[in-house]
Amino acid sequence: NIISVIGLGYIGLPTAAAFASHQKKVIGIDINQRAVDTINRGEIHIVEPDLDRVVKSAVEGGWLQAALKPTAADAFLIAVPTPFKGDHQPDMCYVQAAALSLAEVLKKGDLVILESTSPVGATEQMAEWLAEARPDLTFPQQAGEQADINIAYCPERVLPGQVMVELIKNDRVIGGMSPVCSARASELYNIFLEGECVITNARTAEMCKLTENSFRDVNIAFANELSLICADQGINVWELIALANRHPRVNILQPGPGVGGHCIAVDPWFIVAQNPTQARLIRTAREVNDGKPHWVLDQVKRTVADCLAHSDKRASELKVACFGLAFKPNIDDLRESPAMSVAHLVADWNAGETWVVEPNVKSIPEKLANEATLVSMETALQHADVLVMLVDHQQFKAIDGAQINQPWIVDTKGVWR
Ligand code: SAJ
Repeated sequence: NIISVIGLGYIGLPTAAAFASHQKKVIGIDINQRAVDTINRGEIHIVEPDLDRVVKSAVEGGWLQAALKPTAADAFLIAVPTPFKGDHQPDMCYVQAAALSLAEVLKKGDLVILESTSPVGATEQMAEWLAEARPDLTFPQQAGEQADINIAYCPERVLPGQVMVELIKNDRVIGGMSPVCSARASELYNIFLEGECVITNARTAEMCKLTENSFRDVNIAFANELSLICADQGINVWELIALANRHPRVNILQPGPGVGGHCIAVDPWFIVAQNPTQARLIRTAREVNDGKPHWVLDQVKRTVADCLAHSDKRASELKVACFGLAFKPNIDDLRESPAMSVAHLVADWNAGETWVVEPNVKSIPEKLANEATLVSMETALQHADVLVMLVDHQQFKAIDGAQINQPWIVDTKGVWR
């Protein structure tokens, strides 16, 4: 039996490698020639602990192979990006392209699974695209249990940085378009899954994925809103949350410069787009979290003003250092990062020099490099006038308070309280 995984990114490649490491023949499909070539050399094009080792042995063992276009297989898994368009509407163009490309090689008895985070109804829509492309086959929406092709929605829920563990250990929601579809999908994941397959229908599974990330977004928004309130009230929000969390039924998350990444800052908008009237809390949470970088800039402006009032330097002589650019601690991923947003806002506003410190990268994106300078942690600690803590990387947490001479600090992570 051949498994075809379409989209070899942060989810597809680990999933392909997990099947291959259980001696299943896997063909990975990606439109990016560089990714295909890299994988076929037994190497990886993304950063994820342990993934390099698993891919290398899967490719060397002949179990995993990458290609640009789908060929015949028995099961197809789609794990392509589902971004939103400018107006926060989900953009399903990559799922559609994947469905149409695999439709050409689909045969009776095949299983098609959508893993990409998608709006409710996306699996039914995908099944329609497949049915239109292949009128010679029957699909669950027409033929139910008797369909030639089985289709399910099975969302991923792995945490970047811990993908190889969570992929295997986490329980998995299986949303088949019919009970047979769910059974077939469960059987497939059970090849590597140690967690449980929990069966539901496709629409509930789609909503479940969106719900998980919206739950986290709303809870982080609560912490971020508290941080604004506490700043006005002269209360240390970190101490407050630690105290409140001593209550047996309270568990508040941590505030920060905003919410980033490719999931939590995106997925709640899928719910809002489909339910604009009802999804009031979810929309507001998104707005609270998206507004946080601007609030941090206001804090930086105030701190710079205080600094200037206490020194004989001019604004143009001041050096403001931003600590951290990644979207969360101890990773090198700068995409969709609120820390990057703050660094840009500070650099655009600042009359003096803007420095950035990011121990996990060797260079910064060109746009930021035009307005800010990447410096070492030591340089920033010794020579910057104002410090802005944005990401609680382990290196920053390890800084001894005695090394920090500047009283002018904006600490969005409560690391240097
Ligand atoms: N963050 C805070 N405060 C917190 C926790 C996180 O500000 O207390 C921020 C982080 O700094 C980051 C953002 O939230 O900017 C998201 O980070 P994260 O670690 O919460 O989540 P992701 O985006 O890396 O992964 C999430 C996970 N979802 C949940 O925990 C519900 C993961 O399990 C999903 O598989 C993933 O989204 C996904 O692909 O959907």
